[in-house]
Amino acid sequence: ILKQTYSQRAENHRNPAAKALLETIERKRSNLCVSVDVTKKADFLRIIDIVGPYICLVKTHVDIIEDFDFSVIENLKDLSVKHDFQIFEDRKFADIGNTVALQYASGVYKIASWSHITNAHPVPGPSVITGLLSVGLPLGRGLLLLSEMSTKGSLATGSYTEEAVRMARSNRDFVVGFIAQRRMDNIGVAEGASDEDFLILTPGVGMDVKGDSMGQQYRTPREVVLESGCDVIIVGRGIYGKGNGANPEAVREQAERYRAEGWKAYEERIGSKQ
Ligand code: UP6
Repeated sequence: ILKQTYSQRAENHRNPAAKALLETIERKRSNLCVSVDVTKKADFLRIIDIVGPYICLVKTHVDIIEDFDFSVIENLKDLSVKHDFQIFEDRKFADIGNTVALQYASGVYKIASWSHITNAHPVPGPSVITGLLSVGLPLGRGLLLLSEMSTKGSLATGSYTEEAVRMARSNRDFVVGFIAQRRMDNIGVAEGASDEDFLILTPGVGMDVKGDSMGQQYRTPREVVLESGCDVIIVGRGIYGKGNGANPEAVREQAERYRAEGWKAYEERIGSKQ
């Protein structure tokens, strides 16, 4: 897997959301996902319009938008067509199957109706997948499990991480990969024996600082993609800074910088300049 191109891997994925993400990465030569964690819809849409050309995926926390109404989603969908990117609502579901199914399909946000990919904490056990799958699988959606976290003191380690991988393996049609800090395919199998292909999307990426004051820890795109074998770098504040992206040129520059670094690390990993 480490040596395969994104387009080779796209051919082996049957889940439509995973396939579309891998194809988008290859087409745009970008393994960058921008996490747009701002609280006003105008800032949210403005930042996405600026970074759109440089990304494969937008990650949202739609519940932090104060002036939310469904036009945010309509505009987000239009931007995803304009700039050719996929959408990932970082909802981190973590309840019983019946509740997560309702949270995914219904409420104010109707996440399943627009988000190609979403994620869940494995803490409830396999029933969290069963619940989400009942809504998402018929729509061609994909799920990521949080098998590790980027934060200092995270409890998602050791046997918790291993159990998450086991849960994913039993639901390969819907669980397309992990939020993690390294590859998960080799967990629980003999070294090199696995030909499984999970997508690894990795937050906690920053080039200028090592962390924040609330336990976040950053590694560089090179450490994440080349050394740890991850597939997509997730960058938030590293791109739009503290001012909610008030300076469009600075946001554009950072997006291009992270895109270039992520792609260079990937090319080095597969051992070819494309
Ligand atoms: N995120 C992490 N670490 C995890 C899982 N998710 O940082 O283990 C999410 C956060 C935030 C983004 O919820 O939206 O990734 C990181 O933002 P940042 O780059 O501004 O730190």
